Amino acid sequence: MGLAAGYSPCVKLRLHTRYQNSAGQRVRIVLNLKRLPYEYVAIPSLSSEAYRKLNPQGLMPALEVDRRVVAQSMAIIELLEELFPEPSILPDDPILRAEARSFAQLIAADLHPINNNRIRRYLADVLGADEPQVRAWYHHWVRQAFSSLEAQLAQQPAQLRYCFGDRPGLADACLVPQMDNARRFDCDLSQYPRLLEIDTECRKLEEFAKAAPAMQPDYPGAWATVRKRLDGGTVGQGSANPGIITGNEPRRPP
Ligand SMILES: N[C@@H](CCC(=O)N[C@@H](CS)C(=O)NCC(=O)O)C(=O)O
Repeated sequence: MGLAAGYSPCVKLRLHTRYQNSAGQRVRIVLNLKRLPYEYVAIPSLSSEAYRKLNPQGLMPALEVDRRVVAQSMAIIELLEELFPEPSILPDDPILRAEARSFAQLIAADLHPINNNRIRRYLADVLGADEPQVRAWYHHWVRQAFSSLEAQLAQQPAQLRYCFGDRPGLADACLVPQMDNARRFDCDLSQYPRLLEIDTECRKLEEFAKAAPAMQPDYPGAWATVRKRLDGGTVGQGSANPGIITGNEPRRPP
């Protein structure tokens, strides 16, 4: 698959995101899996007027592709797959591909939208829910979603290293940030052994490790220490800033 007419073959990618932006983390993982260099543009404030001009919905992430802006993580990921089909983030088999998309959509379309920050803020600030109630809301929807995801994986005929294959892909890129979020909210994950196994496998990979919140340039903690522990690979080499990946030359889409 080639690049759509009118685009330069050396596409410049700028990702507008924030360290804790889990939808953005999905995109960062996919960019890393595809070995695509990109510029990390940290959004300092959600109410930033400048960002709203770029993405009127005001949610993160947004990807600038040769100065045009695409919002919505799943649309961005689809675009990356179309522009840079190799290595693919989808399984070869069409049914498995659909299953991987279905797994990813359960997270991106059903779970994440009802548990994210603006929903929790609305529950607390407008509807008057207290902290335990907001937490109960969060845990309830994680339980519902994660038990379905666990069951979906249990239906696979063979146990694979990652969600839908022996190489990580779309489903894994959606799962890992959601596991991070669930841990941040103290969800009990012990009932999801497959999700935990896959999460552990993914975290061993540099592509996932470098997309993690603590590795981003706007992370308020001492990311340099974390980076030191994980560094030594190829993604991001040459950059003092783990969010700005400069190690790979811009790739020409085939
Ligand atoms: N469906 C959107 C969701 C984007 C989204 O909700 N992003 C969150 C951060 S993960 C955000 O910008 N939240 C702002 C807020 O909650 O106020 C996508 O997949 O890109």
